[in-house]
Formats: sequence, C-alpha cells, structure tokens
Amino acid sequence: MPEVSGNVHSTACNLCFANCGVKVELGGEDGRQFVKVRGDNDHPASKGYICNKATRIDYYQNSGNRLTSPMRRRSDGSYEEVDWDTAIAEIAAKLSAVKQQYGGERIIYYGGGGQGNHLVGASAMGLRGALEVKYKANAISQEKTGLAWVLGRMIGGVTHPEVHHAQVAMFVGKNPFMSNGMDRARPFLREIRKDPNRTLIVVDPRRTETADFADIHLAVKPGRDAWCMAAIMGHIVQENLLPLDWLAQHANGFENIITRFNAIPVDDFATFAGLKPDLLRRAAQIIGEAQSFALEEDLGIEMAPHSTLVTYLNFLIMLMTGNYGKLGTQGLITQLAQVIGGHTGNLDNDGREAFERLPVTGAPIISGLYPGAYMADEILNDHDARPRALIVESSNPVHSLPDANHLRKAIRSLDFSLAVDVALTETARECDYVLPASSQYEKWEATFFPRNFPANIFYLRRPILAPAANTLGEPEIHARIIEAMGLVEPGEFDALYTAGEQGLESYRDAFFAAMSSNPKIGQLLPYVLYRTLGPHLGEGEAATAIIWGLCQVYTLKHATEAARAGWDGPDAGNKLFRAMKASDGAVVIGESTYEESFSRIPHPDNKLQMLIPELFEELDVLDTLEPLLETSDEYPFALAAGERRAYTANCVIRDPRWAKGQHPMALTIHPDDGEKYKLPDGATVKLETATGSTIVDLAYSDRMHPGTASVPNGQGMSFTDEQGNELPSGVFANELTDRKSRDRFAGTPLHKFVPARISLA
Ligand SMILES: Nc1nc2c(c(=O)[nH]1)N[C@H]1C(S)=C(S)[C@@H](COP(=O)(O)OP(=O)(O)OC[C@H]3O[C@@H](n4cnc5c(=O)[nH]c(N)nc54)[C@H](O)[C@@H]3O)O[C@H]1N2
Ligand SMILES: Nc1nc2c(c(=O)[nH]1)N[C@H]1C(S)=C(S)[C@@H](COP(=O)(O)OP(=O)(O)OC[C@H]3O[C@@H](n4cnc5c(=O)[nH]c(N)nc54)[C@H](O)[C@@H]3O)O[C@H]1N2
Ligand code: SF4
Ligand SMILES: [Mo]
Repeated sequence: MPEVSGNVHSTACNLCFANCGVKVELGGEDGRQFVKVRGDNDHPASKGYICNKATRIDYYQNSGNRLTSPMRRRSDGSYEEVDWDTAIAEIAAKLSAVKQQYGGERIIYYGGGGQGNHLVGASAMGLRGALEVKYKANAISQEKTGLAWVLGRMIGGVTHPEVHHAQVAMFVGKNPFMSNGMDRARPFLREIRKDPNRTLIVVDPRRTETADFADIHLAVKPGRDAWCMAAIMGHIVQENLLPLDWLAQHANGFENIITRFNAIPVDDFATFAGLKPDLLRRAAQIIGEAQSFALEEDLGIEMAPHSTLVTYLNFLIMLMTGNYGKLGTQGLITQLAQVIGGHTGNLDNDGREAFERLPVTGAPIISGLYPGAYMADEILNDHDARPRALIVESSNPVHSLPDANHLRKAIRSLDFSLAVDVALTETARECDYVLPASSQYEKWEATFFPRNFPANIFYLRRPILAPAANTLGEPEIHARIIEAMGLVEPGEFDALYTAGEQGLESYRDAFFAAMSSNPKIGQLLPYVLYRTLGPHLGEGEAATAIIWGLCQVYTLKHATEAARAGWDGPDAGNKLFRAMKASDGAVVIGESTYEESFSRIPHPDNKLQMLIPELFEELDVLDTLEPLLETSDEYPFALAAGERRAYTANCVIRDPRWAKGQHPMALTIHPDDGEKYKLPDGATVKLETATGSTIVDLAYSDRMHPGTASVPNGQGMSFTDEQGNELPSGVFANELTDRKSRDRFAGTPLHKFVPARISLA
C-alpha cells in the first residue's frame, strides 16, 4: 500500500457507473492537483478496487478547456462572455417567454448528470417544475429503456444481477474487463476463472478481454443474439430443465413460453447465429443445471438489432430457470432515488402497453423518459407541437446521440437553448447560452445508479476542492433562474426557513404540514429545500437539502428495510440524513431480504410475468431466419460505433493526452479482412457510412469478428492545448451513425451495427 501524506480525501471515481470509492491526495503548486489516486479499502462495494482509469481523474478536474464564464452566442455564431446576473436574467426571460407562448411541454430537459453526478438532475426537478417541463431525456433514454420496459412488465422493479455470487455467470454484449460498470470487475473475472466449480459464459462477436476469462465464449454473429438466446431457451425447455413447481408458485404465463420454445429449431437458430450447435447446447445445459445463474447485458445487445427482444429473452432465461430471489441470482433492490425505474404504464384490453407517445413522431415514452434518438426529428418539422426550447445539463447529446449534424441543425432551429457544463462541449457550441458549472469534485455529489443487494448503499460525497473561479453548482443556478422568472414572492417560504433554524425535527414537521397545504412546494420541491433548509446545513452544504428530502421519502416508503440498517422510529429520515452527512464514505440505507423480492413484485398475486404479448409475438420474426440489418457489397463491414477501451470515458475527459501514448483511437478490423480488402495494418483509411465519412488510422486485431469493424466511443471531441493547438482526438462516431436505425420497441439506436465501407485514404 503506497504511503500517502496528509492532504488525502475520500470521494468516488466519476468515469463509469461503478463509481468506485477512491482516496485522492491533493498537491501541486495550487494544492488542486490530484497527485495520487488510489482505491478506498473502506468503500463497501469497490473495497479498494480501481481500474486503470481512476489514477487519471486529474485530466477531468484539472486539464484546461474549463468554462470560466457564462457565455452568450452572438448572431455570427461566436461567443462572448457575460456576467452571471445578465446571463441569468436573459435566460429566465427567454424561458418564460417560451413557456408563456407555447407551454412548458415544448421545453425539453436533456441530461441531469453523467457517470458521477446525479444531484444535478435531482435539483433540476425544481427548475422543471417551475417551467412546467413535461419531457425529460438523458443518456439512459437512448440505452436502457428497453431494459426498463422489460423489467417493469416482468418483475415490476429494478433488480441487481448477482454475478459475483452466481455459480454460473453470463455477460451478453458486455465487456466488463474494459467497461467495468460493475463492482470489482477484474478481480471478479480472475476469481471466477480460478474456481473450478463456477462457470463464466460470454456472448460477444469479438474475442473480448472478458472472453479471455470465460469457460465458454459464444462468438455470435453481430446482430444475431436473438437467435442465440432463443436457441438457449429452446434447449432448456426441450431438455426439461425447468423448475416446474417453482414456476407454478412464482410465475404466470410460463406455460405459453414452454409451448412456444418447444417449437424452436435449436440447431438451426444456433447455426444462423454463427454458433456450433453443440457449443450452444453445452452452454444452455450448464445454465439449466446451475445452482444459481445471473446474467448481465449491456450495449452489445442494447444498442444492436432486436435489442428489446434480446433483453426479453435474457430475462426469460433467468426467470424460467428459477433464477430470482435467492443468492447468486437477482433481487429487487431499494433505492434512495432512481436514474431509471421499471416502466409502469397502462395496458390496453389485449394486455398490450398503451404507451404515452411523443407528439410529432409517436415514439414511446418509457419510464417517463423522452427517447433521445427521436429528439432531432421531433424538432425539425413544422408541427405545432414541436419542441421550442432545450436545456442541456451535464450531457453532450450532439456528441452522444445518432446523426450529430442533424441534431446540430435541430438545436439551431429552436427558439432558445441553454447548456450547463464544465466545458464548451459539442452541444454547448450549438446553444444560445452556456453556463459554467463547478466540477464534481468542487461540490457535494452523488449518483443514483442501482447497485448492491441485499445491502443497498448510497454515497453522498463531499467536495474536496473549492469551486473554480466564477463557476456555480447547478442547484444555485436553478434557484437563480427560478427567482429571476419571478415565480417566488419575497418572503413566501420564510416560515419554512425559520423552522429550519430550529433544527431538522422542527423543519420536518413544518415541511410536511406546508407541503399538504401549498401545492407550489411540491412543484418547486428541490428549490424550496435548497433555499429554506439548505442555508442551515452548514457553509456550502445547501445542495444536500434535496438528500434530506429523499431520506424522508426512503424511510417512509421502505421503512422495514431502512429499520434493518438502523434508520427506524419517527425520526428515521433525519437519522439517515445525519449519518450520510457525517460519513466520509458510503452508507447502508437499507437491508433487503431475498423473500422480499417476491412480496415486492407489484402484480396482484406477487408473481413474475413471463408473457409480454408484444415481444412474445415478435419471436415469430426469428422463424424467417432473416437478419434485421445486413451488410452489402457497398457497405461490407458491420461497424460497432462506440467500443469501450482502456482509455475512453464517454465525454467526461476531453483531453486526449490522458491516454498517455496508449492509442485508444484506431479503427480495428480482423487481419483477414485487411488482406481481403487490401487495407494494411497502420494505414490511414477513409471510413464511410450512409450518414457520413471520416479519416482514421487502421489497426489489425485478431480479437475482431471477421466482417466487423470497431471504433471507440467518446472520441472526436474538440480540445485545445496550452499553446492553442487543436489536438487530434479520433473518430466522432455519431457523425457516422444513422438516427433512423432504432429499436422498434424502445427507440434506442442500433450503434453496434452500422453498415460501413473502408478504403485507403
Ligand atoms: N472504459 C470505459 N468504460 C466505460 C465507459 C467508457 O466510455 N469507457 N462507458 C460506460 C457506459 S456509459 C456504459 S453504458 C458501459 C457500456 O459497457 P459495454 O456495453 O460493456 O461496452 P461496449 O464496448 O460499448 O460494448 C460491449 C460489447 O458489445 C460487443 N458487441 C458488438 N456488437 C454485438 C452484438 O451484435 N452482439 C453482442 N452480444 N455483442 C456485441 C462489443 O464487441 C463489445 O465487446 O460502459 C461504461 N464503462
Ligand atoms: N455512437 C455511439 N453513441 C453513444 C454510445 C456508443 O456506444 N456509441 N454510448 C452511449 C451511452 S451508453 C452513453 S451513457 C452516452 C453518454 O453520453 P452523454 O450523456 O452525452 O455523455 P457524458 O459523458 O455522460 O456527458 C457528461 C457531460 O457532463 C459534463 N460534466 C462533467 N461534470 C459536470 C458537472 O459537474 N456539471 C455539469 N453541468 N456538467 C458536467 C461533461 O463535460 C460532459 O459534457 O453516449 C451514448 N452515445
Ligand atoms: S471501474 Fe469505473 S468507477 Fe471504478 S475506477 Fe474504473 S472507471 Fe472509475
Ligand atoms: Mo451508458
């Protein structure tokens, strides 16, 4: 263990949704440099683990290109600095005007946090309430909405797949060795490989770094996972590996599944998926016989053909084999707040989802989230109900949504646009105003990513640095805009403020009384907490007021689980809040039991629902053995646009030098394809799709599936070094992707299969 000197602070890594606990040693001339970052042994989930990326968070915090002033766009497209008061007054006036003329439902709120910062979105509830914003979108709404729908329909909530404890674990389209996105990914992979009693199965066209640890690697043809997973389910059903008594007790609709999957031609499907039937059957047999089985899916299927159907098949395999509600399977978690919950909607008379739909394109709203991949199409038309204004916070949709140029055009056509960020992002460059936020290490922060079962944890992180000059935290920005809109009378909430002076108990009583008599408090909730409780919480700690509110709700809603963790009695919410504020690390907010995973299923009989009629019928499309997307002579490669590599981190780190000579940017293909198409290793090539083209360096990788190509995610962002030179930064993937290539159910983009051609530049 390296020795560390005095100036060491506990916080979390903000580079992926594992949010590992870290200890940061600050130093350098200004005392603001992250001179050493190591894993925090006391963090209950990461337990000292960090991956290669965390040691370089300094490139997020301290590497130039930070916004230091509010900016306003001039008519010629350039930006001028303005002071905060001017910016806030003008922004408030313009938002009020849009609200008045068109209504709040014509204003879209996009973002609310990235991998490390969700207090932004929680606080923005107040701004959205003030503006009567109806539509909220974010990165999750182009990624996990299919999953949220399937979870909502089958289980009724969000589960945590316990791959760490499973006898048989499976990753479908997920490469945790590189992407992590789970607790302690690399130690886990080493442990399961060493243990002769446990099995790891990986489904990925590429021989990934994760597949190196697998007992069975199913190198499926890209885009054909639906046939692979249907064949696995078919084998399990046909070989009578189902726990029929358990299913009778805990599930509805399983008989239909049995009948349907008895009719699946397992070997034909396996072959069509590019797999040897024997190998697929071996994997299916192991799953069917497992004492416990847990499966994690990710972008390899969530952004690939038939994505929602594959998610349904994944959950059918887990649930039909009884892998629910016991150690090493999955359990229903409780959360302080959710980035995304299981979808709850209404069914029509045929048991089909009656989705609420977007006014222009008719795209479905899942779990309350606006499907981001439709945003540009919603805006760019002359429909009366088209959006008129956009607020983007802590997200970079021009970079992360498909067809960047189309979205740029859409944003420019709006009546008003605002970006709140730490940097002048690709999205900010299209907006009328840009406001500089304090960084995630300069303010109180937390994430709401669902993790951990049976102990549910939450980590409220304190700032480790003072805010950079002329930046503000988002809660303060929201409060100032709300006030500048003239929505709050002077003194209106004084009684609550005064109650707050008397302590948390008086405040709680006053707050709940006021809440029931004044609907405006609910509408502006985080704002009211921020301004009336916030000032009493200690210097610079007002932003944690929203957490006080969440603690009250959590301890009421999950009283049993909270009590097991020690947050009980009439004052449970305040106890939990005080513990979070006092702690230098994560706190257990509630303890669940496996049995509760059954009693909490919100269906009237507490049973799992195996039938989602829309997806059950969709299985028929597999019978035709026709791929949803295909390559062609014109575009012979299936391009995976956005691979997670050792040094990619979405848009969090903009400085390409953070990779320190490790070149994460190349376009990779299989050497055989290099030979076939006469494209030498290391050549500079032109990469073209139907949407766009770019110049990029080519690298051979024998991990690649022949016929496929891959570029990393999070590249192509503009960055200027200290000398004012623009640094090269790889392929801007979404200038190449097709916004019309979307999942038919969830509307999520199919970035893993973009038909492409490659030629010498
Ligand atoms: N280093 C790093 N880590 C990250 C991030 C990052 O930017 N960089 N981002 C974080 C975020 S936001 C997310 S959502 C996660 C995503 O994490 P992952 O989903 O694990 O990452 P990807 O590399 O996008 O895709 C996973 C795999 O999908 C495979 N794939 C491609 N096509 C198909 C297919 O048709 N079928 C199957 N089965 N697999 C296919 C690819 O070969 C790849 O190995 O990573 C998180 N962690
Ligand atoms: N082609 C293709 N597109 C993809 C993907 C892909 O694989 N391929 N992956 C998709 C996935 S899974 C995801 S999750 C998205 C991610 O796409 P985004 O959500 O757009 O990306 P993030 O990196 O989360 O954006 C974080 C933003 O927050 C800013 N920021 C950092 N800290 C703060 C702060 O404290 N306050 C504020 N206000 N701003 C801050 C950063 O500068 C950055 O602009 O990309 C998606 N897009
Ligand atoms: S696994 Fe994710 S959160 Fe943990 S250190 Fe790596 S990038 Fe950071
Ligand atoms: Mo993501």
